[in-house]
Amino acid sequence: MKKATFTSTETAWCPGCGNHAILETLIGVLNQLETPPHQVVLVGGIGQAAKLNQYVTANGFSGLHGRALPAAVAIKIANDKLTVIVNTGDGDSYGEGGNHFIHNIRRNVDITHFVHDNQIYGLTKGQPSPTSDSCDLSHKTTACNMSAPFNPLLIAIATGATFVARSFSGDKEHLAKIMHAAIKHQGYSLVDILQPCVSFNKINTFAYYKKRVKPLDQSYDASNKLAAMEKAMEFGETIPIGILYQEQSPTYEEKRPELFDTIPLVDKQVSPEKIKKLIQGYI
Ligand SMILES: Cc1ncc(C[n+]2csc(CCOP(=O)(O)OP(=O)(O)O)c2C)c(N)n1
Ligand code: SF4
Repeated sequence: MKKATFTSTETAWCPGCGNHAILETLIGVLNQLETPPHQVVLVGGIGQAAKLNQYVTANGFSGLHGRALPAAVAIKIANDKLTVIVNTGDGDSYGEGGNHFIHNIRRNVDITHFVHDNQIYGLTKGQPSPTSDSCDLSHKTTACNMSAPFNPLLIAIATGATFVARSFSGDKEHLAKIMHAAIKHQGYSLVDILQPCVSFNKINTFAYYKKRVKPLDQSYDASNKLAAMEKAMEFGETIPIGILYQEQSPTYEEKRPELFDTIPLVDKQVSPEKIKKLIQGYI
């Protein structure tokens, strides 16, 4: 049988947008893995980043703005045989979906979360997002935040995430390695991907990141939580990229074996009698 492949369709993104490299890299990584397209589900909320899921030949689900993670978790719990990957923006993940971001980490369901972090709301034309730089007197563009910026990696590590990484869409080789490791990780994995928006963010450009990103040394120990928190706080003249933190901890699926021990929940027979009894309990 011919091996199924992941392909892409024409996109509606601006030429030069950092999303193109993320799309190409993800397709390359998916093609390397053994999983066929019908067993992959790409989930998103709303925004430029979330459009990625519509450009790949795999299953897709577009949720409401900020609601990608609950949908992804539900899909994985219903069918744990699927590879579930979320592609969505920093506004979607950390703004509208901020509460889901924190509580999803605590569940440790085996899903992968790629945040295309352009530090603005791209689709709605450049408003500051939770990760935008703080405003100071020199700022003349919209990509600055009157509130203190949010540090997603520090929050993820502190909340108990078992895989926390950062990559850059201007370095496809690095991105591919991190994406591959994140998909393979058992449990929730977060990759914050620096993704320049060439149309609306004139601060965090490709040149800005190229000057600052620095891959973690070979000697870096990703199992040291305190060191990872310190690394997560480095975001200025140097921005570390790589797997900042990784640990093996029981997944939601391992903690609820009765749901997953034989066949996926979605294939289990439902007894109408049991459902009737359940409903009656609420009346
Ligand atoms: C509840 C809700 N609030 C606001 C909007 C309008 N809206 C649509 S896309 C978007 C910005 C998306 O930004 P982000 O998630 O950072 O993704 P990007 O477009 O930058 O990739 C906003 C505010 C909406 N659709 N729903
Ligand atoms: S507006 Fe920005 S994020 Fe949206 S497609 Fe254009 S460059 Fe990319």
